[in-house]
Amino acid sequence: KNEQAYLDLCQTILEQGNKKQDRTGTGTYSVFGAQMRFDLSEGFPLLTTKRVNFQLIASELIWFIRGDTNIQYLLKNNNNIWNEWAFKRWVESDEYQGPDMTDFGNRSLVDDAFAASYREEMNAFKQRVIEDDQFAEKYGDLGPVYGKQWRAWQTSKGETIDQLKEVIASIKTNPDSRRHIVSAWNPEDVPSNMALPPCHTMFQFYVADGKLSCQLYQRSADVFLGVPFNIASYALLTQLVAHECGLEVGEFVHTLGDTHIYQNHVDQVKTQLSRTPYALPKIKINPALPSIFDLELTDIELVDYQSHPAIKAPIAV
Ligand code: UFP
Repeated sequence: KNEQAYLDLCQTILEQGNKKQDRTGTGTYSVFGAQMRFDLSEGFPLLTTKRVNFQLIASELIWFIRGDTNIQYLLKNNNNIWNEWAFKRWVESDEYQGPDMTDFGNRSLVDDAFAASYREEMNAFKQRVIEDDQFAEKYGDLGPVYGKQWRAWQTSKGETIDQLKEVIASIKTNPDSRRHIVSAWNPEDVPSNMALPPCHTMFQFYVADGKLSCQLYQRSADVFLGVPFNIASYALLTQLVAHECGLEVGEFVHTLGDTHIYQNHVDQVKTQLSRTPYALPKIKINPALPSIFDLELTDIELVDYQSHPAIKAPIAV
């Protein structure tokens, strides 16, 4: 039942989407303004109609919660989802002496010899970020991405605001407040300092009946590859904040702006729509966890996850 909102959204886009060009040159079917609701008390909304890698979602979220913006933590946890952004800075720096890596994303798709050289440079870069803290400090850092905006938003007075800590405090002391908001969209940092302007622009919490709900506004949504991760990530955040505040879980409301399926994902989406969902898994959080800010990967456990196989698709860069 729970996953149906996602499958219905896919169906709607295929049937009614505007054929639209996009920044990546791939082309999409797109609708503007969509909303899915997931009742978290019914189960954890990790899609079952295709395999979704929960470890990547959990380690990335912990990285955000820590306020970390350096890929070293991710790499140490086998998470490669932010590598390209750091790698780009490295190969464009004066210190980099290897082969030319200009436009590595697109070139590695069409040129096998280049792809091999890219893999080699990327592996060397990753190894160095893991082993050499000084190098990591310089080239592993992504700048003002989510962790920075959530935990250390820079003010004009030269101070920082810990939005996540403040919102948790306000949920605890003033649950009925209509101001439980964390914003990642910092106009001063967009677009000059940022490789990818935040997709998850802001989220808001809501308390009623002893249950915590969360709504995310996502400005741009790759429904096949990005959104399954995004749903699980914010559902997990909601569970963690509820745990921290001694509340039960309510709903995750996912509100989307430009909601698109890339033209080269259509066959994969149809395959997924032909599958029958399983029951949703559950999340267990270590009951002895003192605070969300001490969270480690081992404090979170995904249980009873049964899914159909993964479905491969090219990512638009
Ligand atoms: N995208 C997501 N979810 C994410 C993320 C990116 O769907 O968490 F980081 C997709 C949306 C879009 C592309 O297809 O990445 C970003 O491109 P643009 O900045 O042009 O919207």
